[in-house]
Amino acid sequence: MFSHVIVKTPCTAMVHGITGHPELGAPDYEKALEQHRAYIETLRQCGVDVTVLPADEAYPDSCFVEDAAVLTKYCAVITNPGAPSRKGETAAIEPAVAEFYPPDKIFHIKAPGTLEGGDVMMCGDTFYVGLSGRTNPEGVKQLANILEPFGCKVVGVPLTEVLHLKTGVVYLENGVMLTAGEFCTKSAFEGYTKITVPKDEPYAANCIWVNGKVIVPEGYPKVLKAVQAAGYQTLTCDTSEYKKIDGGLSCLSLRF
Ligand code: CIR
Repeated sequence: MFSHVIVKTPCTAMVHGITGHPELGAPDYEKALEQHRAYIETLRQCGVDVTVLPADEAYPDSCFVEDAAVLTKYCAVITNPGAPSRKGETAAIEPAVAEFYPPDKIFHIKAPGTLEGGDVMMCGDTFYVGLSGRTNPEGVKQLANILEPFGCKVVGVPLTEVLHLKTGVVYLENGVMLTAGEFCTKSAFEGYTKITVPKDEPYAANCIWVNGKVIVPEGYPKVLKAVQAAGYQTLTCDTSEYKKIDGGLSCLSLRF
C-alpha cells in the first residue's frame, strides 16, 4: 500500500519537453495544468497524501518526477537521469524525499551510472530495471549494490521499442503485469499473469496501481475493459498533453 505521493506542477516550458513524437504537436499548457489537477484529485481518491512541488521553469520535463528518484519501503535512491537536460531535476527532488526518509536511507546513482525511475518496476522485493537509452548497465549495477543489502533482487531488462521500461509494462500487484509489445514475451517476466495491451492502444500500458485501484489513461477502452475484467476497480485520467512529450500516468508521480 502507498501512503504518500510526490508530484510537481508542470512549468510553462513543458511545451518544449523532450519528445520522440513531434507529429503529435506541442502540449497545451493550460490543458496540461488542468489535467495535472485532476490527476492529483484522482490520486487522493486512492487514499494517498499528495505533496505538490512548485513548477521549475529551468527544467521543461520536471513534472515527470518519477524519473528523479526510486522510492522503496527500505530506502530512497536519487537518480542520475540519462537525458542531459534532466540531470539537474534531482536537486529539487532530494529535499522533498528527505521529508520522508532519514539521511542514512538516501542513496545516489552517480556518474558514469545513469538511471531514470521510469525504468524501474518494483514487483515486491524484485526490481526490474530497463536498460534503455536513459539507464545504463553501470546505473543498474549501482542500484543493485544499494538494494541488495536490503534483501532485494535487481534484474536488468534490455529494451528496444520504448523510452522507459514502464512505458511498456507495469505491475498491477497480485502477480499481474500489464504488458505491451516486446514485454509480452520477455523471459524475465515468465511466471507473471499477463494482461496484454492491444496493438492499437500501446500508450495505455502505462497505468498505475494505487492501493488496489488502477488508474488508466482516458481514451483507451480496450485496456480499461481488460483491467476491469481482471478484477480491478478503475479510475481514469486524461493525460493527452503529457503523451505529446512521451509522458504518462506513472511518470507524473512518485508513489511510496
Ligand atoms: C522525457 O523524454 O524525459 C520526457 N519528455 C518524458 C519522461 C517520461 N517519464 C517516464 O516515462 N517515466
